[in-house]
Amino acid sequence: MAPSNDLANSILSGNRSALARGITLVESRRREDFHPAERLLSGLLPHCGNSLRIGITGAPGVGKSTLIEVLGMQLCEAGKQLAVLAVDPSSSVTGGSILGDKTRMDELSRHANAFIRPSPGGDTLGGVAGRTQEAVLLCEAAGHDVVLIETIGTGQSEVAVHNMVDFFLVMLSPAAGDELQGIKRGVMELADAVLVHKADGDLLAAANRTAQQCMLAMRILHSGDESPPNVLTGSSVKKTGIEELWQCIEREVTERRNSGALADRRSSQSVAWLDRTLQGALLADFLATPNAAKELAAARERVASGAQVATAAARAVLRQYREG
Ligand SMILES: Nc1nc2c(ncn2[C@@H]2O[C@H](COP(=O)(O)OP(=O)(O)OP(=O)(O)O)[C@@H](O)[C@H]2O)c(=O)[nH]1
Ligand SMILES: [Mg+2]
Repeated sequence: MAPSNDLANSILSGNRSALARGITLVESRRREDFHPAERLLSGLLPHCGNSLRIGITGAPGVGKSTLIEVLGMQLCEAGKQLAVLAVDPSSSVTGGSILGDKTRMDELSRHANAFIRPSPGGDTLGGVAGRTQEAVLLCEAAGHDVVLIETIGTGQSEVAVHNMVDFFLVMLSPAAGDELQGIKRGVMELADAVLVHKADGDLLAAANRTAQQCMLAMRILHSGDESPPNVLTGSSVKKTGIEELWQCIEREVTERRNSGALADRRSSQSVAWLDRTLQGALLADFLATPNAAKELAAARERVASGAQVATAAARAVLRQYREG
């Protein structure tokens, strides 16, 4: 039997180290791993799709990891199998926040029902996000009921994660109300719910104010919709609002599952994934075609100097690419 069959069977049987090895395989950039990774994924595909996929985003320090630890423990205690993944392309820059996450998720990482996977940091976002999507599938094949994906609040990674989850939670700090007007708009549009976090102690009043402002903002943003996404407050330290948050997520997802909206969302996510993969593959192929790359360099010069219009230059580059 091919090794990837053994690996697939071990993953299906819920073997943790097999799952970790499988994720390493699909994350690998080595050419010789591409086919085994693809075979593994294709073989497991019929066993995927059974988890609740949740993305959690928010500015650095808003408390994403702490929330995941608290919520995760509650889910595990309730008998759910939980996987935690991270999309954090900047983790190598910020000094390995994942290492911090590991320690912050101390209790959770020791729970028998939890599987925590640090992100493959220091890579381009597209690559990391693509492989996170594959990691989600492997976690599902391994029998995880809930997959939580943590990502930092950069526009790009948020869009990438939004594209692979059933529910997208945006976390705000208690002081975020002042900034709501401008910067967060793009992200707020993606939110299925907003949690104003750290609603405890001295920060409680500010958190409530921010939640009020956020509700107003969401009503304006979703003025055409029947009901705007929920805005909640909560504290992972005081363990308040966490139960309500989970109920909100379950209620929303159940509604969407019943209406067929969830299946539609997943289908269009898969198609978008195909498109992105194809774009990446085409670009890689293009860059590996020496004549095309040479023509591109020349075309850039012609366009920069004003000697040729960009559209004509692009056509010339494509012609060269097709000819190989
Ligand atoms: N007051 C208060 N502080 C909290 C709460 N949750 C987390 N914190 C604190 O906020 C800080 C950041 O928490 P993290 O969970 O690491 O935040 P994060 O969003 O995962 O941060 P990055 O992964 O670096 O982006 C820590 O010092 C926590 O102790 C909360 O509910 N209330
Ligand atoms: Mg974190």
